[in-house]
Amino acid sequence: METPLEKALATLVFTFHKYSGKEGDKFTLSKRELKELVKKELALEEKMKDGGIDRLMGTLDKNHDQEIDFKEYTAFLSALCMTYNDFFKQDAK
Ligand SMILES: [Ca+2]
Ligand SMILES: [Ca+2]
Repeated sequence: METPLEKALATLVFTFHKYSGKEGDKFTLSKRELKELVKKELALEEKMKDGGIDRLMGTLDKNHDQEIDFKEYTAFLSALCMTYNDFFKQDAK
């Protein structure tokens, strides 16, 4: 049986591929694919101002190939995890 953490990991991987396969390279996220993922899976887009996705893309795209590969995606997720953890610590105070 899958533990909650295993299930969460599978979701992280599945979610990447759900969007990365839509156009161009099947194993990387284009800006459009990233935008859709952020919008549908994270509901972050409303909080982002104009050009937010460009800035996010610029931050995540470490090798500057205009695509987000899986490694860059995991860096994004770990940054999100840190943010959640910070919220958690704030709540605990
Ligand atoms: Ca793609
Ligand atoms: Ca890249």
